[in-house]
Amino acid sequence: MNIQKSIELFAKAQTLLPGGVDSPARAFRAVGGQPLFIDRGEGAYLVDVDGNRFVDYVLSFGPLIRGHAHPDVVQVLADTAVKSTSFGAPSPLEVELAELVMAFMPNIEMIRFVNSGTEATMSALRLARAFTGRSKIIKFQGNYHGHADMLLVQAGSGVATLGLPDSPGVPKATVADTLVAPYNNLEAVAALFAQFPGEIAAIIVEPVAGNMGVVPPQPGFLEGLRAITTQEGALLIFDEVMTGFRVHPGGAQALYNVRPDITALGKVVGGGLPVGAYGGRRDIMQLVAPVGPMYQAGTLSGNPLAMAAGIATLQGLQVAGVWQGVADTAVRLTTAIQQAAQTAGVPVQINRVGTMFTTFFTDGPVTDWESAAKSDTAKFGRAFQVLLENGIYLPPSQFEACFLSTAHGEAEMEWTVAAFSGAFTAVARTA
Ligand code: KE4
Repeated sequence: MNIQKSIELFAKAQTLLPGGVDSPARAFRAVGGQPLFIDRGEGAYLVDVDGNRFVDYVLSFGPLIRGHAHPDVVQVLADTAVKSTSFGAPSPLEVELAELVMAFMPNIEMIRFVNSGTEATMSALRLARAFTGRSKIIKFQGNYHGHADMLLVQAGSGVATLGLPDSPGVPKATVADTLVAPYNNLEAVAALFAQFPGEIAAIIVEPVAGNMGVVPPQPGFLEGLRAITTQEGALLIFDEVMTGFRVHPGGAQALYNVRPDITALGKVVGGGLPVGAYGGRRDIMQLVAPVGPMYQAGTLSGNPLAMAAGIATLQGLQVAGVWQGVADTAVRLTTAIQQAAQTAGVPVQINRVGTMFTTFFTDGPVTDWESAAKSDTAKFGRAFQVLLENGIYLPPSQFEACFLSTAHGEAEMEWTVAAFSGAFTAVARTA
């Protein structure tokens, strides 16, 4: 595959941007080779600057559930941009997207839009601390909630991919109140509440983990978190930045019927433009400035372009059968990938929830970070490169999720399964 222009661009980018990228998750450090520079996206496809075409399972790490450059989204952006890109004042579009989100997630009674998932989770935790008057928080090993200082503790995604210890630059005092438990381990959570009675403001959890690869909650896990936070006077925060509109149109809270006190959103809610949000119980959200004293602000929060893209994206999911169609494709695709792996004699564990999945190169179940970390990342890297050579673009890490869109159809699936067969054969040969 000719990637000459990407090579030239990467050489220059590395002199300008740390690692030549604006987010470490894109760096290909865990899979070898170098990042490809992308010229455009078209539906289910990415086309790089050398003209190579790929079926895309990154989809901007989740946002593009209607595929790249969906005509509805492109048109509404054009119609909105001519009326300016940002006002620094409220607009009807914020009201419209707020109502749309609440139609999907009625547990959200009031919402604040911000500009990223990081902002959403950071603000949600400040709000939980303000509401409870407590300081400690519980997160889970392998969960990634963005790069706010207090959350960069045993995180997933790029932190796990790069095998980084908790990031330098985060003062010990900042993470002194961040407690960590193994995912899917209610006993560990109970032990923390017993150790710190009356001190824990909230649990923040990826209700389906996506940042150690896809790891579903074990039966009773989320219900257990709901029970213990209610019993202990702490808040339950669902970080649905990735799972929102992805594991179910109403997110994990609908799929598992567990009501969080606060929900953090991102990715799909902005349709590929920078949007995050946090929302939930009205009595809690009333604490947020200017109504209440908890301060949080943002120059571009709720800007019309981002709101318009989010509205167009969610409206597309409101059409009967659309979301289920993507989920059905995910079932058929992962079943076929599993069969291809068995045929090649390569043990894999595929975890899928709704429209997102991960193919773990391991022979045991993956239920937490410890079991995810047993995956053979060298095999993943080998498979990644063979897939790329054959026109399939996965997230460049074993510890990320693959995403599907409404644009992924039969042709893309057949192409993908054929490429996976080749990748598994190559892995088997080098095993
Ligand atoms: P952003 O600040 O990247 O918009 O969102 C942070 C975030 C919060 N919560 C969850 C559950 C997330 O998955 C994320 C971001 N996800 C990663 C991919 N695993 C973003 C990709 C990247 O860092 O470039």
